[in-house]
Amino acid sequence: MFQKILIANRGEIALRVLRACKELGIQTVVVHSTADSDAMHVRLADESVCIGPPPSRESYLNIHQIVAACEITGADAVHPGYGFLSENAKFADILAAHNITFIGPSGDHIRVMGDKIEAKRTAKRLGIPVVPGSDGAISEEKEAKRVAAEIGYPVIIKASAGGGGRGMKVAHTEADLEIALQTAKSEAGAAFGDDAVYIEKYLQKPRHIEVQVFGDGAGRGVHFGERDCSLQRRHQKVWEEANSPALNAEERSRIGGICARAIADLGYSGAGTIEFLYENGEFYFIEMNTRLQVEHPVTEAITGIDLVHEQIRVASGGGLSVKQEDIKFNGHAIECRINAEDPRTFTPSPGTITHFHTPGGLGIRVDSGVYSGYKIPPYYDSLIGKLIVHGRNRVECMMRLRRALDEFVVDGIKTTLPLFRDLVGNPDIANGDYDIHWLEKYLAKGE
Ligand code: MV4
Repeated sequence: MFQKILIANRGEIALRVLRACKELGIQTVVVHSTADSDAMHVRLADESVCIGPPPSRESYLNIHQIVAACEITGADAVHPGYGFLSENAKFADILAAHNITFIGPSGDHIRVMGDKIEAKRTAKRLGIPVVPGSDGAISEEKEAKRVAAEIGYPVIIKASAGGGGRGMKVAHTEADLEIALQTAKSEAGAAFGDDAVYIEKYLQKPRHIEVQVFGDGAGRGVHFGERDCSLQRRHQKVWEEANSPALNAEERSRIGGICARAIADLGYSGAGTIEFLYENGEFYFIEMNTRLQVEHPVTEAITGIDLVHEQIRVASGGGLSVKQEDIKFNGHAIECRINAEDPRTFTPSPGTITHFHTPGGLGIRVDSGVYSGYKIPPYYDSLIGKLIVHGRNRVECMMRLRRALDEFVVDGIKTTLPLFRDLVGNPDIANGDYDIHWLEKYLAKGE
């Protein structure tokens, strides 16, 4: 097992990882920018190293500073959290070259999944169902027309170096295709320095369902069920749940089994998320994320398994603590992302939190790095906490969530809490009847 882990992140996830390290008896080092000297994770860590000024480029993304912090403190592993360097293959390679363990998959696995064309090709080869479309990159209009005619309109053109919704163009008819292809290519070239694009059938009303997987790096793979993350705004998830209200146990076990086998065959190590669009009872792979995700606590709530403990165990060579047959799905969990934003315009609202009171009681978890008197710096993303609620079934979970939202107090700044108080009373949400466009349509109506 590791002696000392360096946490290369900030905010609630730095605290989340720190807690897991403490439970496992592992020493902790955190790195932070000058804007985060008062952060909770800095106060609670055994050691801290200031690695640079507020801009992420110069601190949380500064590989040399982070490696130097490992050398100075004698850390033998790095947990990257999510965002920042968590899916940076070069970072994983550099750590490996320094004999420091990156708590995550190999640089090569990160690289494959970061290239969306390569990821899709790999998924298909491993028996995962993918969205119908081109087998590789498309550059000629003629080729685009041929593929589109074959799969049928509407089609979507995506950047291979994109992901998470960046660099996509929809073509409803052949007349739209040329412009869509050219703008997708030039936007991809400008944004990512790589103009490779591919074509897929455009699914019009899917849900976003993602399967949590784990590999032990030695040919074993398991799945921890799925999360439904359809409630999003501008590709930012707002509300996530496990299980998906749309799936039954048979569908869960079928798609989960396919994903677990693929992860085993790939020789993948650590946590991963296989993202699907789900429409008319069918799953279509879109992307794979090679990191721990923001919404992992809903999976922890229904399985009772600490996924960060599992990451650390696997990375240290100790293997997974569970076999597939040990993983049971109990009840229902919902996560609300509390952002320091205006609940209508989503404009960031940094500043001082004058009062912070979190809900408690059975089935309630709050993951947050803020406290009364804490000043939210303006440099980073606006997530200030996550409310995760568990119940024996979805109805109980929703009742408990409504109560927890009533108890939650954040004064001094604007937050997205009022949005959740509205959503929890909405009939479509109560019925679990929503797709990836539901939230944006709801917000456009503007009550
Ligand atoms: C799609 C799609 C429809 N058809 N692909 C957006 C984020 C990126 N991960 C993939 N995305 C989409 N890909 C096909 N073939 C619709 C989206 C999409 C979306 C997906 C998940 C959650 C929210 C979304 C909002 C708009 C579009």
